[in-house]
Amino acid sequence: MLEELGEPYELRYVDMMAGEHRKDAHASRNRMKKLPVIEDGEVVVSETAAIGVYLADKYALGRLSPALDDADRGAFLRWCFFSPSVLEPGAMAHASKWDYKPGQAGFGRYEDVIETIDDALGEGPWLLGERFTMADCILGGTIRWFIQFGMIEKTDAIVAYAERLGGREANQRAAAINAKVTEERGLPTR
Ligand SMILES: N[C@@H](CCC(=O)N[C@@H](CS)C(=O)NCC(=O)O)C(=O)O
Repeated sequence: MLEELGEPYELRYVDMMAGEHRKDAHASRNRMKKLPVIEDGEVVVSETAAIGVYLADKYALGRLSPALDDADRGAFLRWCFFSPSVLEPGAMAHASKWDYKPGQAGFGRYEDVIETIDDALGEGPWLLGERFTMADCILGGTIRWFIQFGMIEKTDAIVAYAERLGGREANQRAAAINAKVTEERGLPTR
């Protein structure tokens, strides 16, 4: 997200292997003790989708997020929130074989979730067609993560989308930063 944004930023490393995210310094920013969290001056934002929309609206309105009166705004928001409210719980329910009634869960049937994403990516190259937005960082990031862990169907459209995302210059810069930190700190690669 931050590499796509192009604004200066500083990364702070939180050593999850050592349980640092459960200590007060981080827990006071997010009681769920989850990462990521951003600090922008006095503003603290947790929840990946919220971070993405916050950054895009504040620093790249009209580029990474459609303006408030832009007809693409609805689809943009829909895809930003599809990730935490539909794909993530739906894939978790499916992978963990949760016993649930689709009519009682906000994400419905897993098969419908996958078909919805697959259909949306049919035209491509991005969720909003030719227009790359922060929604691709948010939902696309989850898709790439889930592919790594075998938590999503590898349809042709989903795999091709993940590859397109991985090929973006910003993504490659971020991957290089991650690789450097991983090496410097002797972290496991998976
Ligand atoms: N709802 C959060 C979830 C983020 C999340 O799952 N973070 C994981 C790492 S990818 C985490 O912080 N795990 C630490 C733990 O639960 O101990 C978001 O959307 O950002």
